[in-house]
Amino acid sequence: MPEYQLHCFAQSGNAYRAALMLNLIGADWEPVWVDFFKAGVQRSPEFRSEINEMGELPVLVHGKRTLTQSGVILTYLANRSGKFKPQGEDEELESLRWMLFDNHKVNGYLGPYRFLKNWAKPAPPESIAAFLKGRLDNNLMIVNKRLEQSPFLVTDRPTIADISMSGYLYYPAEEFGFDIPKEYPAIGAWLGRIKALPGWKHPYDLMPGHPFAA
Ligand SMILES: N[C@@H](CCC(=O)N[C@@H](CS)C(=O)NCC(=O)O)C(=O)O
Repeated sequence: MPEYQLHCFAQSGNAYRAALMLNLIGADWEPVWVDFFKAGVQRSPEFRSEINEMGELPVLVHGKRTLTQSGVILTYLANRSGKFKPQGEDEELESLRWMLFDNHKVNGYLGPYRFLKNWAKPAPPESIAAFLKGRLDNNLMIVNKRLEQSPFLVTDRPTIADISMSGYLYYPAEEFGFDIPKEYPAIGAWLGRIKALPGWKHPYDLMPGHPFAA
């Protein structure tokens, strides 16, 4: 059995952060597909009592240890592998700062925005999407500005903050209805730099469940 198991599904940018990290560090890992859309496995009492009380993916299993929250998983893998690890207190704090901003304000809005647009039944009122888009415009602009000043979020080399921030950003533009790499050129160039790292794969090639059969 591979060293790591990652509970995930192809459409999840939150899970992609962990899957991408595992691949970039050359870990011996396997995905465990979770039927998120149809069965809503993550909402079952069994999942919550045995796998993750928070009812969320990704979940990383490493021997007897089970980890959830992509930021925790990224930190764990960086500590174990020594790769993409912020160096010293200043970088650690800066990396944490961007990961919190990402989880809360960037991918934290992109995920629900894309979900509502593509899969929510019944479709939500337009005002909800408009609210999320307004927040996204502001927050993506902040990330773009940061990346105009620095090749990666924290320093001149990639860290787990970059892997975290890339969560939903490689999914096709039509799933969002706007083209992030084109509208935010510094984000587009940075996505190209991450894509050039050995072991990079697109989320739909890295995790099971694509294409999604409605
Ligand atoms: N901050 C969490 C977010 C995890 C998250 O929201 N995952 C989604 C899947 S993409 C989920 O499991 N949602 C379950 C639900 O809302 O019922 C992380 O980064 O791991």
